[in-house]
Amino acid sequence: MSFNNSHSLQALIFDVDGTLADTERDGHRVAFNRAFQAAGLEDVEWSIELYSQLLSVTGGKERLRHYFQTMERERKFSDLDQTVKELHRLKTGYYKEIVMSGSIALRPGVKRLIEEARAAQVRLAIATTTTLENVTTLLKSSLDPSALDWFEVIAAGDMVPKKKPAPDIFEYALNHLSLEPSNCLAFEDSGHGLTSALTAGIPTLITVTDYTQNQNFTGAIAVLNNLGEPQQPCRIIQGQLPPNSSSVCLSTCEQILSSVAAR
Ligand code: XBP
Ligand code: MG
Repeated sequence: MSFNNSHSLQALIFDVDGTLADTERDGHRVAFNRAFQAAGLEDVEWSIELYSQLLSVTGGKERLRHYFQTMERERKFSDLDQTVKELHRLKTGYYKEIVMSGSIALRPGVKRLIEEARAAQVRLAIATTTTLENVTTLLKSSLDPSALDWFEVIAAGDMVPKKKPAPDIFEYALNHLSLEPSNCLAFEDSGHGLTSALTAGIPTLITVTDYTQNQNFTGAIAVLNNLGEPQQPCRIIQGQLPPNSSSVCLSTCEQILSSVAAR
């Protein structure tokens, strides 16, 4: 009989883009640009700076629609929805090629923490805005060919009606795990992701990227540069970790939940 201590750590729930791997600048952005070229929109190019603004819109299809409706108003499409759908299909293909090329590495500490969780039978889930096939390709290419079996729930993209910062995707993961938010810890990289996880009631750790480092992370347990490795301690940017934590390991996560419960 499993004793369900109301404060015990039962599951880790990971965001994908920016959290498992730093995918946006050299992955998704490059894939969008290749799709524009392939679709004959040679004069459309999302620079690193422009993409930083566009990331305020979550979801690739929503981002495309926002761009053409606000920054390319003079460009007329007979059917914008169909154009967005086709561009996003092309983009997803290019993104998967980039991931399968091995050029997108997992961030420090991610594989280590996931393997610690597996060894301790702590359950694993994904809650992401990105398209499901992008997630499965990244997990198989960058984590392990059998990694899809490691995650009880892969909640992704259009599985829910509202994308982050709405809580839908984290609530979807909680429902499929049949767990209380207080028994889980979420890992995110962005303000939108933090809002989504906190609205779902899940204590959340942030590991920032170049794109998200200046965003508002009020309410996070702590904001870190990454999860750290034994030889590469993480740096605390905001908040705090349990005493003597130089990286985020499973015991760190358990202590965090206990301290949250004790508040
Ligand atoms: C990040 C997103 C996604 C990606 C692009 O997702 O907002 O839209 O930028 O992927 P998260 P798609 O941080 O929640 O993992 O084009 O497949 O949407
Ligand atoms: Mg993210």
